[in-house]
Amino acid sequence: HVGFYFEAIQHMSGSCGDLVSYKDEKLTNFDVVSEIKQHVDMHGGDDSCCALAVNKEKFRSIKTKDDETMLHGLSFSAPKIRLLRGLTIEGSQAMKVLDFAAFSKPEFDLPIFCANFFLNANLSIVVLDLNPLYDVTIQRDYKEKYYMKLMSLGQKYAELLPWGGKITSESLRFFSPIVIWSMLNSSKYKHDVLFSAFMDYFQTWLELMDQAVEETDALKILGNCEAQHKYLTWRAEKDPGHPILKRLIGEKRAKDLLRHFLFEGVDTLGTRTFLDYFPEYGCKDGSINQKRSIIGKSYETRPWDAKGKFIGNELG
Ligand code: BLA
Repeated sequence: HVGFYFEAIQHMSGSCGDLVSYKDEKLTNFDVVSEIKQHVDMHGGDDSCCALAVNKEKFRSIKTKDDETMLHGLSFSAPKIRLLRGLTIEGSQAMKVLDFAAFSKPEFDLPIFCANFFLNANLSIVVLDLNPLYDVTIQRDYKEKYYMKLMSLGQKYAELLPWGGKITSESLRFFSPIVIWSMLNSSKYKHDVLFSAFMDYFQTWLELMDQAVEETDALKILGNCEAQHKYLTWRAEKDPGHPILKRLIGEKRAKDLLRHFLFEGVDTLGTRTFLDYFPEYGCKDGSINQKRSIIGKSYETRPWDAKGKFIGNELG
């Protein structure tokens, strides 16, 4: 499977222009769709092949209010993957975005693949990670299981894509010891490095996925389901991209995109609400505090050492 997913994603990220260009190919999401259809036709009925479901038409290309910028969304599912989706925003020279994520089915406790690149003329904001399903500062066994053998991958880009500075403590909880969190001056060279990191991390996630063994313990499956739901609930409410999405396509369509495409599962994988998970955001009148962070920013430098030990100081 791995080779095929990899190819699909290369094309998908290729559609984000020079943000993550691939061999100068500029394929559109429609090319990807037809390619995947061909692949499925070729292997139709064979269980060992990934069964892909392409998402609803309405998210495939969305025109924005400024008539210049386009949003393109694509999503798939496969035997071990609940949702693999990517959103690209491009058009105006001023801004390019790739928001790409992959979630396993709850029978697997795989980390969540997360690539978020926001680029404007001067600045690139980068988050690339295998987001842990369980808080790695608390759940040591989860950290051992997935991250200890990946620490060299985390080190590989530590110099070229350096720590991006203080970050909200709330976000950090969702990051792993190998997270790439960076703010770069936009340049071709940096984007090549970024593309290479993206491929390395995605390849790693695919390998973990291939090796993953299905969980049969109902309680553990429920735990995985809830952990994914908590993550989705967080991002559907507090992701830093929301204000831009609302500005581009309006509040109603942005909400639809968030809940039914980007963080699909937020309304189905669990019943707890944002305030159930994050009661510290509760206002006296029962509404959700609009601030993105309650604790504030911290962690001036990478809060993990080369061995994956947490060395962060909340006050740092
Ligand atoms: C900034 N995006 C950020 C920052 C992070 C992330 C950590 C730095 C600002 C901060 O929060 O301190 C990304 N945060 C994440 C991710 C997780 C998290 C991936 O907690 C996962 C748990 N970003 C997008 C999209 C857009 C976008 C779709 O993904 C635009 C449509 C924009 N991200 C964006 C912008 C900023 C940003 C404009 C800088 C502005 C700001 O800090 O508010």
